Amino acid sequence: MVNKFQTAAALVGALASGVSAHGHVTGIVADGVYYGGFSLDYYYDEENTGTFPESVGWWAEDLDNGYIAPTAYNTSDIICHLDAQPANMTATVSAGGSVEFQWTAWPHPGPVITYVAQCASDCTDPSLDKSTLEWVKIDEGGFDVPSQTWAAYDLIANNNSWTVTVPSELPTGNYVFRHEIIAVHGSEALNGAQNYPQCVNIAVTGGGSATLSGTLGTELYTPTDPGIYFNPYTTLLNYTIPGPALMVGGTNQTVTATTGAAAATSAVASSSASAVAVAAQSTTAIAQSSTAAAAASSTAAAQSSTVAVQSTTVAAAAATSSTVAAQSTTAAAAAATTQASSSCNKKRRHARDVVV
Ligand SMILES: *[C@@H]1O[C@H](CO)[C@@H](O)[C@H](O)[C@H]1NC(C)=O
Ligand SMILES: *[C@@H]1O[C@H](CO)[C@@H](O)[C@H](O)[C@H]1NC(C)=O
Ligand SMILES: *[C@@H]1O[C@H](CO)[C@@H](O)[C@H](O)[C@H]1NC(C)=O
Ligand SMILES: *[C@@H]1O[C@H](CO)[C@@H](O)[C@H](O)[C@H]1NC(C)=O
Ligand SMILES: *[C@@H]1O[C@H](CO)[C@@H](O)[C@H](O)[C@H]1NC(C)=O
Ligand SMILES: [Cu+2]
Repeated sequence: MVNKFQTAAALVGALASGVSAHGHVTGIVADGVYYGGFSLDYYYDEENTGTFPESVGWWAEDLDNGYIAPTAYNTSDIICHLDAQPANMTATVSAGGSVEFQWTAWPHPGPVITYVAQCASDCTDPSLDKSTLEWVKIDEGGFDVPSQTWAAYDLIANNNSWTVTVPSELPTGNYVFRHEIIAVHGSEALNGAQNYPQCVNIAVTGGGSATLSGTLGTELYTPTDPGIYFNPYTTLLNYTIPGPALMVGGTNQTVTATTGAAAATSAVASSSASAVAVAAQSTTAIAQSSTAAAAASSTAAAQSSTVAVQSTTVAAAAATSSTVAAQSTTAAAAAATTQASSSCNKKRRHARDVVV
């Protein structure tokens, strides 16, 4: 059996020396059913054969796994990533159900945000004009001040996945879900933040009667928003999650420190995904508690996680809030701390284009 720490070290080496590649959603699990997402390979399939596999994930040309910069917040690329086009398949989820977004190994600190936009008819329509979609925030995770920990570290500790509860108030219909991590490791510089939006088509069934008030994609953010342009390398007393307000019934996921992640945060550099994976593997403390009402929605997260503690509380019917906590062993945390410093430089930038 290969030593886990050696394995992690090899992976960190690969990250450090390899082409920058910081993430996309590989697939989702909607109400327990897995759907593959858009693969970057599909771009080349299309180039070479004129066709590519169907998926629920929108076409996007972030071939380097890269990001949208704040300078492009006023362009259509911020909507569903570079040159995005509608997916021609659709997943299904019930209102009140869950959608888990599975990411490639994720390295950076930042908030995790999910929006939905209802399509006039079918979100698979190739002529759908994405610039007319109006986005409603249904889920967000930002920054936990007491532990100085970012939502993205909970995502990492949860096997690089994030689970969203679909508000039961959301009307039945065809939606584009826009799930996004905003990497803030460069946010001390104007235009230093990095947005990684990912879109999938999901039909919501059994919905409620909320009146949705959405925001055009090109109006979600500005380069000087408090949660976009700020110094992340100091003790933060508050963090303003970017974008419009959470819809009533949306979920404000409280971030709770993972030991490894907190260490990585204070070490300034983002944590190494592989190091945290080691932390997850090494974790022994497992506890789970949930109210009956929350049990269903937390199941997907629990299933996908190799990690530790989850406790979910439903505060009220109209406004839910949940807590996802993860703990790792001291040894694993030490590994994370050591490796975080070498995994991804603070000032690192990604080339937007790749040489093919
Ligand atoms: C989806 O798009 C792919 C790629 O263009 C195509 O091969 C497939 O036939 C389409 N499927 C549907 C149902 O439109
Ligand atoms: C978009 O925003 C950038 C600054 O982030 C600005 O330079 C550019 O002029 C804007 N473009 C339009 C069309 O408003
Ligand atoms: C924290 O709050 C202050 C005061 O409202 C605000 O000026 C600042 O932009 C906030 N910082 C962040 C990172 O959201
Ligand atoms: C989300 O939860 C955090 C921590 O409990 C709190 O500080 C913040 O105000 C909440 N945001 C919203 C929009 O409810
Ligand atoms: C972690 O997520 C991947 C998909 O990204 C999945 O294939 C794998 O089974 C998950 N591992 C665990 C332990 O849940
Ligand atoms: Cu990166």
